[in-house]
Amino acid sequence: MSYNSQKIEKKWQRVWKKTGIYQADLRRAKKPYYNLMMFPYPSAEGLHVGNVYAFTGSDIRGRFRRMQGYNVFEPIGFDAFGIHSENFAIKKGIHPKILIKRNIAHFRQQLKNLGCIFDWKRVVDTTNPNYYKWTQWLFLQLFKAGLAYRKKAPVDWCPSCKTVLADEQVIQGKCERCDSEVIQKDTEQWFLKITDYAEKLLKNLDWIDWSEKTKFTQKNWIGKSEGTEIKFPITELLRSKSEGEKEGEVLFDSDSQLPSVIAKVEKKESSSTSIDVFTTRPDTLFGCTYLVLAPEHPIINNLKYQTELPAGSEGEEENKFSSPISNLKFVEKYIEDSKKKTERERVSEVKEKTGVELKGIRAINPANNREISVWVADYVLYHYGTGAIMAVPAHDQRDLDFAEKYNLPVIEVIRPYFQTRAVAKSKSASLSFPPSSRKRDSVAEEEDLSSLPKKELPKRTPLVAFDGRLKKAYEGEGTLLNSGRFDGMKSETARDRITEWLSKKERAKKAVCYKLRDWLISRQRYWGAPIPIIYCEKCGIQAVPEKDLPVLLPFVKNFRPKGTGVSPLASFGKFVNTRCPKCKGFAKRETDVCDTFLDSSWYFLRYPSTDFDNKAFDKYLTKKWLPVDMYIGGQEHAVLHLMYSRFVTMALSSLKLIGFEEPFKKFRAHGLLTKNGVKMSKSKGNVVNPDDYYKKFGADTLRMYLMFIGPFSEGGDWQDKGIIGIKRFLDKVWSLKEKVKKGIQNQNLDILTSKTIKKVTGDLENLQYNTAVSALMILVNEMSKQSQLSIVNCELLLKLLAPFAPHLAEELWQGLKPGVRPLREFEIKDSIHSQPWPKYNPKLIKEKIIILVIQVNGKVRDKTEVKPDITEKKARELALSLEKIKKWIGGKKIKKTIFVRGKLINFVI
Ligand code: ANZ
Ligand code: ZN
Repeated sequence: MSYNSQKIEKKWQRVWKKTGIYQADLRRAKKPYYNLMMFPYPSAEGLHVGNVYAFTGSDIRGRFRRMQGYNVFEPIGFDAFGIHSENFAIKKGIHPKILIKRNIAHFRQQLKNLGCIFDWKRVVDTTNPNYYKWTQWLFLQLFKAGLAYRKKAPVDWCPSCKTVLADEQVIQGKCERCDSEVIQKDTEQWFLKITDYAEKLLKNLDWIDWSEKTKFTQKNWIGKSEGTEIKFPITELLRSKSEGEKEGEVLFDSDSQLPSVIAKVEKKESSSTSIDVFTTRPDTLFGCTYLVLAPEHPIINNLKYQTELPAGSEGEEENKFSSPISNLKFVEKYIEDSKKKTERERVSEVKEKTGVELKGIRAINPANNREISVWVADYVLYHYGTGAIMAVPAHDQRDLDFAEKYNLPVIEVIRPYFQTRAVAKSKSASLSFPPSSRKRDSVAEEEDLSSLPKKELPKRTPLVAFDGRLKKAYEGEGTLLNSGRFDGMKSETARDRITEWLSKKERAKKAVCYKLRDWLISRQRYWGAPIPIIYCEKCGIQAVPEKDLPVLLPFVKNFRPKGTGVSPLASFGKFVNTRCPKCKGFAKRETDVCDTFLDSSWYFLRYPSTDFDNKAFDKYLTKKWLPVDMYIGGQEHAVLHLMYSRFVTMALSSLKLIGFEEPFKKFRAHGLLTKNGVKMSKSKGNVVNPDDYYKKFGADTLRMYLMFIGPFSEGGDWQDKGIIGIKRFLDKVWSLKEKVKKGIQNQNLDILTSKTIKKVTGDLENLQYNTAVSALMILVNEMSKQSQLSIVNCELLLKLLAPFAPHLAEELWQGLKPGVRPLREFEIKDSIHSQPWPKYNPKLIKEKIIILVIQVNGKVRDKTEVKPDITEKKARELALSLEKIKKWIGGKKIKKTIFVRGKLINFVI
């Protein structure tokens, strides 16, 4: 028998709304439970079935906790600023202010249809000035604490969105929003100092209860590396002079054939110039045969300085600067070219490495005092470590590829342990290098460079030339060779020893590096909260006074990004021109807007405090409701929103504005939905629109089907056949009401009912919704086989069903009550959703257990409780995991195992 889902669902949504059943009493709640789901951005296409999936999973959690007696607060809102909304507005030619209003209205309706326990009185819309006022306030708190700063830096620029992007918004070299290849651009931008919290962000992962995969992703993103920073002095400045090069002499660079001027080299103190590298393998230092700088490395510019121009050459660009780098033009061309590459291209394993030597300067390897060449190559990244590396081609594949290409020397300094013995036996044996090409260096290990007169640098034997036979770098551990006094030492030990040795000479220090970079938050776009900063020629960068917030986003008709590198707001004089808050003189506003991820980095703090206009969040309510008890959302936000929220919470905690440093006690990532095995996407035209299914089957069926599709943490595949199956199942539940009789007892169902309660309760606790639905199906099948059903049994079923199919459960529940009150007198306490969660009878489902005796060589050494039907394999695994048994076996080989089912297991050793 089919039921009318449309009628029932509309009816109960109306009744629930009227009674305000799902509005939490935030002040008086005794057992607060903050149940949060990631708020959607209201796209024009409407609610995505992926949203519905996440929201249903979260809502079931909220309803479950509610029936367990918690005061559940389950808010919803709209993350409505940002490039995505704006790009859509551009495409449709509708102003985002108008478009977003429309979209939010549509979303509200769709969300209401889903029947969640949302608290509609406390909705957050990030584009509402009473919200973004506080986003701006947050920015100012960070700014005043020194956690927001402006810097010129090479940043990722999306040529299609015409704005800069945060590191996290570049996915494999492409813009997260529009998929265009990202390029590098040098611009002034606002950053938030998330790196100040790198260690805490990492440390706290040890104890927060989050999905393992999310924690793993964050850990990798933070990317902590412990290693050594080593100083390589630069020498060539002096030597070039000593070699008699005259000031102003024009040299021809062999690579570029461009003349460059060498002048006044003595102006720079060569002794004060050195290059720091970061390495995790200081044990390989003796094998370092050249240095490589990232193209953005500042030393190239620092070595460049203004010369007094000879008369008549004024305005000629190439003569303005001079540098000890004799092929500067060529180098600068390389640097320019590398800017056009994406970071992905730069670090790609397969792409051929490119670079140029900095002719005219050299560095000294502090381990053996050898002069080595210095290169610029884009496989070294500016943002990591010190932006410079010591290249050890024998033990780093990237370096070897590079050395091979440019014919640079290779010195083996680590010999794998398994080969070491062979070497000891026959000294001449050399496995990775042809013996003929190997010469030991004379290592001047005790020499202290700084005490040596610069001109008398010891003459070096030429480095071993690579003859093309070493194809693969050995990157593992082993014994040191060609490393002076460290020869024969294990590489693991040598890392510390070499660091200590150089530390004494102040040539090295231990260092920790993080891959995490500061968060770039300025966007040269229109659709965002303006960054509340004023530039005054006299007073410099000024914060907008808090009393002047919000800095309203004006209605700018032409909101399209111009691609000029500035926001469209910049051409809106009324917005730009203002007064300096300090000197009251004429000043200009910052015209960049905040990244949307700043809006969403704190929205969970706002929900309980939406009633307040005079503060971002209320102290009392924040203390009472936060941190969030359960947060459910997508894994794709692992290094974006989830990282930013943690950072903002930590910063607010340091500023004593809140009393906790982690925003979400529990976080669970849900899986992804596919359709017939392929990812849903608009371009494939296979996106499921929930509206069609609300109409055809009802929200309850949709909810339940989505939860049945697969494990919630893994997602699953949408198939129309499947949803029909669930509709039939709910029809079957509907039909049960015909069988309910007063005074009936179904003792034969009691055991199964109790088992089902236990199963569903456990599954709901662990978000294993699909198996909970299966258990309900089994119970319903049994119930429909009965000719008559007791009220008690039906009540229990409906309570278990309530979180999944809230409308149907409510309707049937009301039908079970004899003499139900008319709807207009309906009270909150009458609702099935106000009933306590059912308890099972443990006596009915007690599983039998027996004692398994465990023997070693026939002597009883331990006992353990097991199920009577335990298999030999399981019993063996279990017994061998027990500490006592491990001790008795003591790692010896088990010769034989004797297993007597239900009694004992004996190991013969
Ligand atoms: C010498 C060396 C020898 C290295 C060797 C490795 C193997 P993780 O573990 O990721 O921290 N490196 C340092 N800074 C870099 C940069 N800005 N761009 C590209 N590569 C950089 O990696 C640390 C290692 O990555 C460092 O240790 C350095 O190469 C390289 F046999 O130094 B190593
Ligand atoms: Zn001023």
